[in-house]
Amino acid sequence: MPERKTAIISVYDKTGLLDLAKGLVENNVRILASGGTAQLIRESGFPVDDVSSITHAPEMLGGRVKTLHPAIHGGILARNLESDEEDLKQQHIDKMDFVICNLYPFKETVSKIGVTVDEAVEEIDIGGVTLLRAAAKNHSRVTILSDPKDYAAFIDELSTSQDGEVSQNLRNRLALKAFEHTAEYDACIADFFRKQYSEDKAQLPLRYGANPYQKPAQAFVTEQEELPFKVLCGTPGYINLLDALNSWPLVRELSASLNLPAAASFKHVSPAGVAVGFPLTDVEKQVYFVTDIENMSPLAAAYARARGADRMSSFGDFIALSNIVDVSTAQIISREVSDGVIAPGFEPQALEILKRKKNGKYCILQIDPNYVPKNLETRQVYGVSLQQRRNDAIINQSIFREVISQNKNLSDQAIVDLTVATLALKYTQSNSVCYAKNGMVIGLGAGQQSRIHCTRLAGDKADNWWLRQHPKVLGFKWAQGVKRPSKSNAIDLYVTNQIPTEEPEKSEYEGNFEEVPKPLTKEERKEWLSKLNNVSLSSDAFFPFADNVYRAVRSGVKFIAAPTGSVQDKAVINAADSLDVVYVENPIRLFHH
Ligand code: 93A
Repeated sequence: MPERKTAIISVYDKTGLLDLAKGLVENNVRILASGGTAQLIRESGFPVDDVSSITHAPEMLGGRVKTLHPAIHGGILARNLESDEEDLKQQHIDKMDFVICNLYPFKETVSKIGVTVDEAVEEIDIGGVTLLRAAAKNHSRVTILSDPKDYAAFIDELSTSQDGEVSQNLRNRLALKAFEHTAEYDACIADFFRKQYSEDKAQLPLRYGANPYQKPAQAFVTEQEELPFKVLCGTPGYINLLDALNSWPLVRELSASLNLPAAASFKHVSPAGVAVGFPLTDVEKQVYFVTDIENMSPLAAAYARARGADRMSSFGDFIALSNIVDVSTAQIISREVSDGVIAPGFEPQALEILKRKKNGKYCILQIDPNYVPKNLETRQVYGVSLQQRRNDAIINQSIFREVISQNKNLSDQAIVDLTVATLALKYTQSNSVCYAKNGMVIGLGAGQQSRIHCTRLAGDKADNWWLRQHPKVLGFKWAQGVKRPSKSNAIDLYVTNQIPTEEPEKSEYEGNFEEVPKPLTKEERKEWLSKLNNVSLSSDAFFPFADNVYRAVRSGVKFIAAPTGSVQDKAVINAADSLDVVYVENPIRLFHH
């Protein structure tokens, strides 16, 4: 006859309790239970002992102390060790074999509108969590049931077992469930108090998520007292933060790799432009709409380039700047349509300028430049958590060592441009291909499922960037009062050869000009595009076919960095060799999602 087993039951949710009690009694298990649980079992006619019968202490503090007692926890935590047995004997404590417990409904309570801290506090279960944790810790001997759904399977196993035990396998599974349960319970408590005590510090409420109906929404950090950024102005939205937290590490790493100020202009979590602060030529100033900015700092030059690369895509951008924002940079930002900026600091006058934007609603974030994120990052998609090591790959000139083409002549400028292009890809939605020149992105193809489509898209953008510098475009005679975005749109129609021919679009287009410019002829385009040269290109993964090389070269590409590993590697390198392209193996694949 096996020794009589003992179960302790303390449940808030009493679903299935009586069937469980019946099953335990039928299997000759002694039942101990806390106040309300014991009462229900007793009223139903099953034998049950009160917890107080072994603790010799009444429930106290209005129920705050029910099961918290060495007679209970000694009985649960004792191992089958001689020394543990001896301790129990001395204290007259019996071993517990089965623990059945579920917790006060904290989550349900705090989800009620207008709940007070006092009400929430009373729903923080202490004794129950201790029961769950103690039993789960000692699951090599003790069974922990934390979910009424598991009662039936447990009773089934118990009824069919020879020795009044359930299998270790079931105990393991139930222990894991209990650990998950207490972890989730604690996360819920921390979430509640973070919102109460750390709003705008560790927690930032957001109006909504990706779309207005995606409520509630918030940003928060755990295990640290403050978010790594401060909101100096405006109210950042969910996508603003996605942009900010992708663009900041990009400019930080770019600036560190090239020892130059860096800027990025993001839209929908991919860069529209990225650049380092090389001074601008007069033509560049005109193309990027910054001829009137005086004393342009290197940071301002970086942003002028980042914003100027693809003005259409940068409309309403989120900006990242690697250095303290000065007045000339703020002046450029102040007249562009933009959603927000993240930077490590702002000169007072620059901050004043930016705070005036969007009627005082411009989003200004100050990032802690010394912040280092956790090494493991986790997110949930469709209820499933995905976890990975953060992409901490360092992109600098040292990765461009393996020149695998015949032409080995990798210039210093090409190394700078490849660094810019490759770092841009590290923070661009994949697939991605990036063209760069003069320390700036000039064409970026993001988020295409086909690589050649990235190469074409980015190549077309690079062509447009170059065509925008055509003397005919520089000589445009604008009508009075045409705004900057309208100019950008008209230039885009012009250089992409999509000048409207039908009304009402035709008149709208022509209304931009004092003198409507003659289209570029085929020959003019060809001739101008043939002058685009020494462009660098980086790809976030290998080229599956040689067509990418052929397309890239048509937009002036001379230097390519890409991972290898395609079955077509040979054909791809042959294509590069046939066109005298310098091809560098990038050992780091850079998918980003
Ligand atoms: O307030 S408590 O944290 N203090 C305790 O010592 C304690 N022991 C069990 N709450 C405690 N419990 C919880 O009481 C259990 O987690 C369960 O949810 C509830 C069952 O109470 P009753 O048996 O009186 O209905």
